[in-house]
Amino acid sequence: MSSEEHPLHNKWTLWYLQYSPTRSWEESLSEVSNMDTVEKFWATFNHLQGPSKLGWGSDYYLFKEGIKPMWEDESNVKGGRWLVYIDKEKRDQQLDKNWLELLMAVVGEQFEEHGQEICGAVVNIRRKGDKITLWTRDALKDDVNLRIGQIFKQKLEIPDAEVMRYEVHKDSSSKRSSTVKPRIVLPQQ
Ligand code: MGP
Repeated sequence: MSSEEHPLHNKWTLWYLQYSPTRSWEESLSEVSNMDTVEKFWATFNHLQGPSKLGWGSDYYLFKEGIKPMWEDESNVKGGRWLVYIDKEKRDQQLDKNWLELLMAVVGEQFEEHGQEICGAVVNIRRKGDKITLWTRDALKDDVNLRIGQIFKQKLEIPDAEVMRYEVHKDSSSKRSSTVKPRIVLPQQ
């Protein structure tokens, strides 16, 4: 780090998953770069293709250094995720913008005193509808996760009435149907 650079509170790793029918999920995942300063974050970000330019089945993951972006990592195994579906009609206006908003909130430690509960952020590029998700460490901390979800919703300027779900990773990893019963739903009833 040069003396002019501005350190981030945490160190982050960017991962990329390129879908392949012949490799396992984990083999398809690769580390792209590490960043510990604001300048390295922007250098990485400016160099990358936006999520809207990626092929179907691809993902980006930005996780704290040392946390693998998978359910099995010890920091994720008891965790869960807030899930935002990108409306197909609004993909062009929202996907890249929302992803950048989330990244800035995460590396900029915008989650009040709950920053240590954040593991990372994900964008999944899917023909059936893209998803942006925010992974937290402990799915049982409802109050903390609720607050994190409210901030996430504000940062992405998602209308209050729009539904957002928090899902437990254990439920996603053991699911048999395509839907998982959420642990928290916003707006609350
Ligand atoms: P996905 O990429 O999270 O969602 O999981 P997608 O493609 O929208 O599918 P859907 O089932 O949510 O509708 C797709 C598949 O990737 C999973 O069924 C797993 O096989 C694999 N996978 C995804 N994740 C996040 C993990 C993980 O953390 N660990 C392992 N082992 N496999 C994973």
